Amino acid sequence: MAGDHSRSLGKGSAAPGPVPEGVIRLYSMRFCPFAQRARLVLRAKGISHEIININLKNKPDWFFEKNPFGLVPVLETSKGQLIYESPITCEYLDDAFPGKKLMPSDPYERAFQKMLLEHFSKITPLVFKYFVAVKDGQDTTALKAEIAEKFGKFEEILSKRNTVFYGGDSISMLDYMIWPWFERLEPFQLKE
Ligand SMILES: N[C@@H](CCC(=O)N[C@@H](CS)C(=O)NCC(=O)O)C(=O)O
Repeated sequence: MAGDHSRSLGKGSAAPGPVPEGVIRLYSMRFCPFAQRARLVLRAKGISHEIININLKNKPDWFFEKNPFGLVPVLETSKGQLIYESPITCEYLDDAFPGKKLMPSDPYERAFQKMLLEHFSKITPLVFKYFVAVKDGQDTTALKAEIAEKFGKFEEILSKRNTVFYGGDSISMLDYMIWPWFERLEPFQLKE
């Protein structure tokens, strides 16, 4: 990915210096779908940014000062402000930067996007579990059924609105929140 750092910082690495003026920094990991949400929003809005990848298997101690949870994504501003949890990082980027607004302005539409994201957030841990189960050669029948059931509920809500994209008739925040998982479904044959 353009703008991505080729190496990742692990334990024992020096903490990066302050963020230069006019740029926002993203602590990321190349294969993390949550960090991908923030990367998609940065690109969609054309925000000047730099990316620092973190070695999540061997995290630097200083990373916990960026996010007490020790998770990516984290944003850092040139004022030293730190923002973590992917939906919060994305909403922050949408609010703090000019350009196309990815969240709708209508209060109900905003609430709707957040409610659907809550539904989707029940699915993502199951997808992770599924990846692990497949890797370990475990039986995935029950897990697959649970995922299908949750996707069913999700689709039921969407079908009542019948919009072109998840959040409405043009691409909006919800689409960027969900895409990283859809992009990964096919190789794991979750689509049936
Ligand atoms: N709820 C968090 C989840 C982020 C998350 O789980 N990131 C993973 C990588 S995909 C991570 O940092 N894992 C490190 C760990 O579990 O120690 C968000 O939405 O930002």
